[in-house]
Amino acid sequence: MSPIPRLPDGFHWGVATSAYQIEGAVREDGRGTSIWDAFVESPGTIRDGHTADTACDHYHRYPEDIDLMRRLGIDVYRFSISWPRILPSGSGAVNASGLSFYDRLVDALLAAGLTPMATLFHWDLPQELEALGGWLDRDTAHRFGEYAAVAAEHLGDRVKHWITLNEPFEHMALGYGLGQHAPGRTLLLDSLPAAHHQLLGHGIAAGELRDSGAELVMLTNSYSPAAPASGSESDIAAARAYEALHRGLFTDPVLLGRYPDLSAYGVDGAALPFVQEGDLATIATPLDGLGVNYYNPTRLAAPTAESPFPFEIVEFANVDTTDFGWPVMPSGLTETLVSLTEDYREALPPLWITENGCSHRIEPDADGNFADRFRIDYLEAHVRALAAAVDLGADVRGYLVWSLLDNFEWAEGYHQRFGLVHVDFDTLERTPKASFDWYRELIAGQRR
Ligand code: IFM
Repeated sequence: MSPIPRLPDGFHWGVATSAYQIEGAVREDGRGTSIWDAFVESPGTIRDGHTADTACDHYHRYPEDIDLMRRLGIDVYRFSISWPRILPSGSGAVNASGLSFYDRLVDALLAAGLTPMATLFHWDLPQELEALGGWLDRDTAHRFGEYAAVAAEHLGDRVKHWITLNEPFEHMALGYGLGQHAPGRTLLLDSLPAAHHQLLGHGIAAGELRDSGAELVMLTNSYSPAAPASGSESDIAAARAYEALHRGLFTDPVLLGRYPDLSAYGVDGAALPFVQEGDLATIATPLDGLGVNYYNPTRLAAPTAESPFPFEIVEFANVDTTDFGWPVMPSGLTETLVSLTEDYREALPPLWITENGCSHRIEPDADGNFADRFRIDYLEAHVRALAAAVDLGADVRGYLVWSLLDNFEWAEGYHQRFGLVHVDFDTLERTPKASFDWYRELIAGQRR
């Protein structure tokens, strides 16, 4: 096979994680309760009743994990800050011990020559705010702004790269619409206020970060090109409707200052009742980058009579899938990056792939090695797809693999393994997989 094309000079390589999925120590040093701590305790929410009480114990083992990153040769590490570790009630009293964990983490990253990229919200809302309505309540956007100001004031001298929210679509849809994630609400389309209030919180937080001297402020969305199941008008309409909700709802307000056409949902996107004067201007606060999480495209067909949505998600035929059952289709990454570039034009800031990876479980061979060829093939194909998009004019500045470590995969518990590094969840021993060595060599080769 031809060598992987060289990405432009100055291209960044990294890995991504999130607080709740790796930290553990959920009851230590004054951390407050998050919606996920509450959710995992409800019977039947998480496969096999797994919890993230210990997760990868990164809270105590972060020096070892930073050493792994150093060996990998990455230059950017994307992590998230746990809001309830810093503001246990979500607002008001600041927990100095929580802040000092992130001080230690950031200082150790900088000492290892790594650039910290901090995400403020990766789904672990303080439970006390959920009790007040969570993201359905407008006030949560202002509490998020407060939290952003505390984090920026304390860490902003050393952390210059920030992401406000991770995947607000998934948080709205899985958490408030379908009840598969915390906080476990099943409001279907009545979850829309959770989109607006997250976006408003994003805009307020972006302003706070900017004021504190941040150099790179981004929002991260997941993107999944919508493929109609056939050329029929109804399947094409279903794909358009999905795209309006999944891409438009979380990109148009941020980059264009307006909501997309949501008429397929019986909603007037230009007159949403919870949008107040000035909100869209706040949401459209200029950004320095847009984070793109890419895993796979989505195939859509016309809805069945029972569907609450104007689309039905259907499987792709004859396509390899990951352990999660997600189709492996790297061309969707090229399509995502090129279509964002063409559709948003001058409104589009530089792009960063803030997550890409696959769940794949593998047992050690006789020598104790994890020969995860499937992951290597997946990552290699996606790096090629990214390079193809750059050739076609997409301005992409970095690529971060999800994830450094096998970790707590939300409702799937520890069943889905996304790590370049295997974690034994009994002993917490870390063992780099073959994909770790592959990624190290890729990065070294790109820098030569
Ligand atoms: O583990 C998640 C992450 O928290 C958000 N993006 C998708 C990943 C894989 O499901």
